[in-house]
Amino acid sequence: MTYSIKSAQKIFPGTKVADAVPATVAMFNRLSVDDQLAFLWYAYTELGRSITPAAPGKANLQLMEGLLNQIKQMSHAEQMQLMRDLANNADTPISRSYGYFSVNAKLGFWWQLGEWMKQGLVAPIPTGYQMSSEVAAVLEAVKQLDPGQQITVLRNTVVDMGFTPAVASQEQAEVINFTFPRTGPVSTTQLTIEGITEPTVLKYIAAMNADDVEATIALFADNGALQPPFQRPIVGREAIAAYLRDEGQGLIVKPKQGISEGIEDGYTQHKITGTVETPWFGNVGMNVAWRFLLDPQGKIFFVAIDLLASPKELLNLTRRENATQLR
Ligand code: 45D
Repeated sequence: MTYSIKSAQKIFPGTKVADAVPATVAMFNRLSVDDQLAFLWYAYTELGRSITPAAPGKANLQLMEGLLNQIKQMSHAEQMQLMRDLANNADTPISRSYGYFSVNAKLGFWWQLGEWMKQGLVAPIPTGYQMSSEVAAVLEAVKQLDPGQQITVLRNTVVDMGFTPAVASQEQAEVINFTFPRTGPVSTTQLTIEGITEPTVLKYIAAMNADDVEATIALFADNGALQPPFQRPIVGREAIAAYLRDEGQGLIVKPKQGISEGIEDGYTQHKITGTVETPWFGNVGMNVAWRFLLDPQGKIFFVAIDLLASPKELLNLTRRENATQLR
């Protein structure tokens, strides 16, 4: 048999992903715009007591200095409108600029506004704001999640804001990319993952930890695909490289254990579990699985990165046979 991306997505079917994340984001999306902003403020400040994002670095914020200063000089009413427009995906000049930001630039933009809200330089939540029962319900749902899932909810709500025109126009396309310089040296000790000897998998992890995008994409087959958590697969080396330059940077990847097995026609499948840390929240280990399908040449035909439902899932390295029996 030959594999398609569709069939590859089904490898290791027993893997339980954090469905509570999209469910909570869907609850968020049903809130009114003012409730969305209030929710984010409460979630960010309340969760912030245990998980605080790192400052994105002056050099990165300088890339959007013009825009940020413009916002700082606005009246509180104008700032409030601007935040509503972003949350509403309204078509305004600032909403359009934001739409072209990289994911990390979007997060950095809000990080700065959040700091300024704390200092009173940007409109805070209006005094006398009464939290609606809907906001309270979404906050309660977020509190039930583990920290890795909580920061993913925050991230996914921010990423969906702003306005992206269906057809990109040249003049607007000022893409702002963030860089996260590594704070420590890259470990040179031989990487070991319990249960895994496949060189492609070991090279993939080493390349990710070195921010070596060229080395990472060289491991993929021509039409290989990478599927990030809760997203559709990204297909082809060029698209994967662009994605990794934006969102794969500065990650600390800590695989712990895995399982490998041959399937048909020389293809092999490998499931590895462990944790990933984002430079935004160095103290939060997100529980993830990588599900690899390698072609007979040992190239990556497909890899899915899943955010796991619970830490228990780290030990779920069920083989195909067992998974079939369980269904
Ligand atoms: O509206 O192997 C205010 C891949 C109020 C690559 C606010 C990967 C008003 C391949 C508070 C100001 C990348 C897939 C807003 C691996 C308001 C690979 C501000 C996985 C919005 C392993 C809110 C990587 C703010 C993973 C400031 C899983 C919110 C990476 C800030 C995951 C939120 C990274 C931040 C995650 C969230 C990062 C900074 C989940 C960052 C989350």
